[in-house]
Amino acid sequence: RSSVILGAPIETGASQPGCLMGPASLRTAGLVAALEALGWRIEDRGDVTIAPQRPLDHPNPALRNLAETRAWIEALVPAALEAARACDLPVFIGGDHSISAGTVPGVARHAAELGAPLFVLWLDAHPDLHSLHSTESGNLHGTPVAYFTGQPGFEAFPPLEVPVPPQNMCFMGIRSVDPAERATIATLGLEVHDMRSIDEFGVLVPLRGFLERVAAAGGRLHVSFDVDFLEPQIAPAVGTTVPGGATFREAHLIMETLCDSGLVTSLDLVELNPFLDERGRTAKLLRDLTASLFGRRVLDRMTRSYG
Ligand code: DIR
Ligand code: MN
Ligand code: MN
Ligand code: MN
Repeated sequence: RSSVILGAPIETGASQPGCLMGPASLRTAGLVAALEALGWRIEDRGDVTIAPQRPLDHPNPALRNLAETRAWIEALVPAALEAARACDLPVFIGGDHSISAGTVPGVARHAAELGAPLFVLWLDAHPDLHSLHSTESGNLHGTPVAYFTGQPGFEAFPPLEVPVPPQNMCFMGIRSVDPAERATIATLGLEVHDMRSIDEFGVLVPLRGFLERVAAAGGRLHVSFDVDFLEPQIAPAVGTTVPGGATFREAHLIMETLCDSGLVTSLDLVELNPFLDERGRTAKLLRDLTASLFGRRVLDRMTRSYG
């Protein structure tokens, strides 16, 4: 099996600087070697870049770095499409979560070429469902899901060729939702497993239900992993920590279960801010979680399912 690694050192969508160093930090943690050790053929294509931008005006005065985000989307959609064509499972390393406004539409175009529906698993403390008009922070990392599912309010972003149907989304780990996002979740009837539901049912019940949906549809599956999905005590290197996140064991169980499903066709690793880290601790955790998704196991057997 083969993977293309592509860095997207974006920090213009986040509240504080530092995500620019995310791709370098994950490479320093040995991501490529960890995946090669599992028998994967890895091609590291380095980092995507954009030219300096002139500011763009927008009716929402809170918006920050609109021109840069627009340019990143224009650069990332074709790069993600090419990466998806070239391998079994591309890994896109952010960069803040605004990279997904480019990576997801890119892999959605590839899925459309193959005639398969694209599903997206969003592992995050936040649903990132703002439009360019509803965001109050103005941080564009809070908008990618609304954009790539084709919601209104994105006239200033590049036109979307292949939207992801809202019913193909699954959110897990959610615990910080703004009022406008809450309304969108209700209107669209999105599948959201918040931390309360994870406390009640664990991660496996909702995950298996979603994976069954993907498999039944013959779908492809993009996983978007925001560092703030994790409990901040084990993953401090993110600008928007929210207490009460996924544990080490829940996160590895999710990644191993995704691996067992054989359904995952692309991955984002986003919001890693090494400037906030303790000696690369969060980068190493992300490396190991990715290795679990790529097949690393304690023992050479699949977990038995009971019942
Ligand atoms: C918040 C935070 N909803 C905002 N979003 C974050 O600024 O729109 N997303 N941190 O990952
Ligand atoms: Mn996010
Ligand atoms: Mn988040
Ligand atoms: Mn974020």
